Amino acid sequence: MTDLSQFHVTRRWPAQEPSILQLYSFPTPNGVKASIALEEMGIPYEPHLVTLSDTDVKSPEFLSLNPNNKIPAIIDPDGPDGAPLALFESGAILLYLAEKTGKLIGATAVDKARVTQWLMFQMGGLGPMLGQLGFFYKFAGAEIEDPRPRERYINESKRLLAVVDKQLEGQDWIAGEYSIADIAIAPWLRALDFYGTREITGWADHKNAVAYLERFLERPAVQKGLVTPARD
Ligand SMILES: N[C@@H](CCC(=O)N[C@@H](CS)C(=O)NCC(=O)O)C(=O)O
Repeated sequence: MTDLSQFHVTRRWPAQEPSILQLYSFPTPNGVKASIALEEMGIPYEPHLVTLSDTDVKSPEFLSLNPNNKIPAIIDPDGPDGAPLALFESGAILLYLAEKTGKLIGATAVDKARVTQWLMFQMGGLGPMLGQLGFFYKFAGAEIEDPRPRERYINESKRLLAVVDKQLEGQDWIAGEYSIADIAIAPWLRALDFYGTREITGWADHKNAVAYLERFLERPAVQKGLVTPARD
């Protein structure tokens, strides 16, 4: 019987099935990367809903898993060398799961390097920029009168969308074959709708990206991952 009691987080979010991978998440663009990957790779897992409220993400139990107070995070009871492994940062989780299963990372060293490249493009560019645009357009930052932050993020978002659109010319997926890079990128493109920033970024003009997102959303594993963990 696997014992995860060494992980403080399990006191607040108890593991019903400690022998399978434990997911601590909320269905945001970063959170769904983990659930979609788990679904796509066919890894059994137990989802735990950790909301973005300070009472959850900043609780001592969750901070013991991720000192950076952000979802998603996982505990794999069957980590390297058979020891449990706790992990946070969606990009690190995607790479870990892909390496562990040998799925969605590419077959050759060149494929893997390209998948990693586009994953990092999302982690360091597309996600943070679209997220900040959402903040300055829809959330608290929308009240700031100085137009410069909003303009900065609108322009950067437009530029990055053009990069994605160009890369998708003549191919279905960002790095050639479907991969963890798509699982990282597509949920952020979908989030433009939630943030109300489609029009301001000229989303509809990016025909390849629009078709790409539709293609992504048709996948059954994506549809399941997008609503996992289920919200109360
Ligand atoms: N770089 C992190 C970002 C994760 C992130 O920003 N998570 C947000 C939800 S999308 C969060 O947990 N926010 C809660 C908070 O900041 O208090 C990753 O990719 O895992």
